[in-house]
Amino acid sequence: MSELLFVYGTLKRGGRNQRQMAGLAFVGPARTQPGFRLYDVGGYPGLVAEPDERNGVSGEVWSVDAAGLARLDRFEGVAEGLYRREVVPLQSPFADHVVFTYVFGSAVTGRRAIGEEWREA
Ligand code: PCA
Repeated sequence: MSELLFVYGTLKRGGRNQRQMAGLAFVGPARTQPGFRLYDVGGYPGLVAEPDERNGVSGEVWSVDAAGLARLDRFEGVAEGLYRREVVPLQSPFADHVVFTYVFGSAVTGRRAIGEEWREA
């Protein structure tokens, strides 16, 4: 059973942690619904819900099997609370799909807002 995963940061193609996606299938570019923003949370991005945001966050949808999802959950520190894996609403063509993403697990008070797209330095 595979799930769809929206990645918006270092897991994207060309990203610093792209090797974590080895063996998984890129599906296509994607954007969240409005209401989400990226922050620099330590040289990497964290996505958080912000109801006033108007454009959404850009990223990629991947098809990930159960083993891949477990591996990525470990890599993103889900058990430690660094990120939470949650369903995120995306715009077309993924608006009718259940898609997960890694939401930042802590407050972003004092962090620098990146906006809608993460680019590797
Ligand atoms: N890795 C995950 C979450 C943030 C990060 O850098 C991603 O690319 O979606």
